[in-house]
Amino acid sequence: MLAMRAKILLPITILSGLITGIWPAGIARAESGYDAWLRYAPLTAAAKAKYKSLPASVVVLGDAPVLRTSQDELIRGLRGMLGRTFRAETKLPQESAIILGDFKAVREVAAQWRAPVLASGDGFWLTRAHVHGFDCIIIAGATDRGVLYGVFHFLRKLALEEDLSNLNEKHEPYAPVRWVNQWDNLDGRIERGYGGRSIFFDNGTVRADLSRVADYARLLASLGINGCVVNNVNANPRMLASDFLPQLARIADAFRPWGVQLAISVDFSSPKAMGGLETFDPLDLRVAEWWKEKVDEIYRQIPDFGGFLVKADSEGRLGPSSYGRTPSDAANALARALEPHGGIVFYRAFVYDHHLDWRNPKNDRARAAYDIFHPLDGKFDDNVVIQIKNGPIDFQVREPVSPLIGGLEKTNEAIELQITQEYMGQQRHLCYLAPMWKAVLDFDMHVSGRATPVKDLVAGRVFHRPTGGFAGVANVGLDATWLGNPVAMANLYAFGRLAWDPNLSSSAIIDEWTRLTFGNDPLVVKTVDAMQLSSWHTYESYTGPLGIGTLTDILGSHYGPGVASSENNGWGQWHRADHDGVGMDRSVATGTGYVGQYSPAVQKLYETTAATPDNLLLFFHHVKYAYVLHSGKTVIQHIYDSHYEGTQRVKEYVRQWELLRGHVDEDRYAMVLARLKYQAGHAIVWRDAVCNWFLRASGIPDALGRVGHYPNRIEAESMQLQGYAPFDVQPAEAASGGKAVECAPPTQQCSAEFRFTRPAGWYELEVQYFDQNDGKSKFRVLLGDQLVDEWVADDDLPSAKVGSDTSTRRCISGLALRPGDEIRIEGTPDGNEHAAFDYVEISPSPE
Ligand code: GCV
Repeated sequence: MLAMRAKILLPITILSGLITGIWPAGIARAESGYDAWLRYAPLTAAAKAKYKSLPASVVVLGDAPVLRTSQDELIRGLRGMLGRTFRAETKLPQESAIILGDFKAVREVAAQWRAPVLASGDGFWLTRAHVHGFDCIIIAGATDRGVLYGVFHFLRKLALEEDLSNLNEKHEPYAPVRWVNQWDNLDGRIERGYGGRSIFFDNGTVRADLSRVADYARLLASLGINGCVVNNVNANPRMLASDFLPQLARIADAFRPWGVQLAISVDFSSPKAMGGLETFDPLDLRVAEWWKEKVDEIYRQIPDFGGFLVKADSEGRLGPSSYGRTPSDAANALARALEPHGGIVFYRAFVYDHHLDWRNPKNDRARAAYDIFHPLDGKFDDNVVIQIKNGPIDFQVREPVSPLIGGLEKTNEAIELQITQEYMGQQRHLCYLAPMWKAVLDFDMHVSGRATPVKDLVAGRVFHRPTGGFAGVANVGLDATWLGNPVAMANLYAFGRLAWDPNLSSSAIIDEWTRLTFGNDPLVVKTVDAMQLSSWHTYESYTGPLGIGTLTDILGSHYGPGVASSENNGWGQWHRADHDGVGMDRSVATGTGYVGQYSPAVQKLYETTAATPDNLLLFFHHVKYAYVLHSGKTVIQHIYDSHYEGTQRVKEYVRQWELLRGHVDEDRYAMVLARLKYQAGHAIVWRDAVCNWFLRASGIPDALGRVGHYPNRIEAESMQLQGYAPFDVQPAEAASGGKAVECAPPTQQCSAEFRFTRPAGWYELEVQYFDQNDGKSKFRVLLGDQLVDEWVADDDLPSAKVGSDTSTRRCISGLALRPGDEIRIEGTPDGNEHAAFDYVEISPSPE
C-alpha cells in the first residue's frame, strides 16, 4: 500500500513542480539549459535549514520598473531554492523584512542606516540592520540597477549555500561600460553565431514575440551587464529607417525592466545609403544635421537609448576614408548628435586593409589599429569610446595584447572580447575563455614606465577617463541553450563577471558557474571545473600553438584546420611557414616593426627570440623548425607533441564527463557528452591535418614516429569497393592519405569491405566520415551479416564540402573481433552529400 501511494504521489509532486516551478530536492528536473545559471534549483534540506530564519517579507521602496523586477526576481529565486513564497510588500511590515531600495529610500525608512561611499554607479550594499526595531536584511543600491544587481548577488549567495548571518558586502563595478554586442542580421541570421537564429530579428523585422529578449536581458542583468548592441557591426542601413525605429523601441521596452540599455550598430554611409543625401562626409554640415535629426528621432521613441557602434573602413565597410577624413572626424560627427541625450559612440579600432601585399615582408596587419588610432589620441570627443579587440589580429587562440590599449591616454577605450567561439571551436569544442581573458586583462602594458594593467587602462582608471570598459561579442540565439551548448555558457558568464570585477580569478568564476549551472555535487564541481579550466590550453595545443595563430580555414568558416589558407592572400593573418621555418618577424630590428608599438618594457619582452615566451614565439619571430624553445624542444617537435597531447586530453574529457552520469540531469548530460565525443574526433582531424602539413613543409619527421604512421587505420580507398569511388580531398591534409571515397549519383547505395586480420579480442571501431550540411546520408556498419551500428549524417557543420570542417568520427565501442571477420561499411547518399568516408580505425578496447 505504501509503495503504491509513493508511486501515485511522485508524479503529483512532479506535476505540481511543473506548475509552481518548485521542485523537490534530489529529483533531477528535465533541463534544457535555458535557465543557464539562473536555475534556482531546490537546495538540499541542510542548506534550506540554514536559511530558515530569513524574513518572510520582501519590501521594495519605490515603483520604478527595475525595482519591481528586483522584487519579483527575489521572490522567484527564493521560491525556487527554498520552496517558500515570500510576501511582496511595498510598505514596511511590523516584522523583519528583506528591504530593497536605493540608498536614499533606505535611508528614509532607516534613519540610523548610513549609505556607503561607492565610487561609481550601479554599486550595491548587502547588510543587516535594525529597522523600526526589527532585524532586517537590506539590499541597497546606488541606483535602481544597483538594487537589481544586489538581488542577483544575494540569490547567488544562496545558490552557493553561503552564510548570510554576518551579511555585509559592498560591491561596485570596475567600469561603467559592461556591454554585449550581437552580430544579428535583420533576416534572422547571426554572423558568427552558433546558437540558432536571432532572438531579435526575423525576415527583415523585429520579432513579434520578444519574450526571449526579456529572458536574455535577465541573464545579462544577473551579471551586471548594462547595455546590448542588438545588430551586426556589418550594419544594415535600414536600422535607422523611420518605420523601423518603433520596432526597435519594442526591444528597448523588453530590456528596460532589467536595466539593459539598447544600442545599435550603424552603417556609416547611412546619410547617403538611406537618408537621401548625396554624401556621408562627416565634415559636411548637411551630414551632421542629418545625424542630429536622426538621433533626436530615436530618443523621442527610446529615451534611454545607449548609442551607436560603428565599424567603418574595415572589411569592405564604407567609412570616413572615402572623403579623406579620419576616424575622429567620423566618430565625433555621431558623438555630437548623441551628446545632448547622454548617448555614446563606440568606434571600433578594427580598421585594416584586407588587400595587403603578402609579398612585402614589412607589411603587417597587426600594426594597423595602432598606426591609425594612436596619432588621433586626444582628438575624440568625451562620449566616444574606441572599442579595441583584445589582440591586434582577430580573436585568435593566442595573441599578445593589442598595443593600442596602451596607446591612448586622452581617449576612452573599451576592450572587445569574443564570447562566441568563432575561432575557438564554435561551441562544438569545449573552450573556456576566462583564462585567456585574464591573461590579457592582467597584462601590464607599462605605459609611461608604471604599472598599467590592461583592466585599468580600459576601465579608464589610469588616465581618469570619463567612461570605458568591456564589450563582449555574445551572439546568443534561439537555441534552448542560447549559445548552442550548455557548457559554452560559461563564457558568457565569465565575460559578465570579469566586466564587473576583472580581479576575479578564472577558477573562482568557473566554480560559481558550475555550481549554479549543474548544482553543488562535489564530483560534478571538481570534474567540470577542471575540464573547463584546462580547455583553452587544450584547444590551443591541438590547433595553433606557439602563437602561430589558430591555423583554421581563415577564408571560409574559421572552423576546421586550414593551414595554408592564411598565406598568399591580402587578409594578413600570415604565419609565413615555408620549407625552412615558420612565424612572422615583427621585431623592430629585422621585421615589421610592430614590437615598437609597445612601451619599452614590453618591447624588451618581445623584441628578441631569447626573451619572447614560447607561447608567443611565432607571433613575433620567424625561426627555423629546429630552433630550440625555452622548454628544450625544437619548434617542430613541439608542434607534433602538443597536437598529440591536446588530442589525448579531449579523449580524457569524454571519460571524465562519463563519470558524471546520474549526477547531472539526463538531458544536459547527453547533450554535453555528444559534443565532447564529437570534439574528441575533430581534435584528431586537427592533429593530423596540422602535423602532416608541417611534416610535408619541413621534411623533419616526428621523433616519436607518430605523424604519417597510423598502424590501426584501414584507408577507405584501400578497401574492396562496390559503388564507392576514391577521390582526392583538397587540401590533402584534410583526409588521411589525402583521399576519401564517395558514393556519387546515380548510384543509390555503396559499400566498402575489408577483412580483419589481427588477433581475436575486444576492439573499438571508429569510422571517419564526412557530414556535409547539404544532405543527410546514411551509414551502416556490418560485421559479417550482423548490423553493428547505423546512423544518419545529419549534423549541421559549417560546410557543404568534403574536408576538415565536415570530417566526423563515429565510435563503435566494445566489438568482439576475430581474424578473418568481414567488416562492411554501407553508405546511402542524400542530396549533395555522397556518404563519403575517409578511413576506419580499429584499436583495442580500453580496459
Ligand atoms: C562581423 C572577423 C569576423 C567577421 C566580423 C569581423 C569584425 O573578421 O570573421 O565575421 O564581422 O571580424 O569583427 O568586424
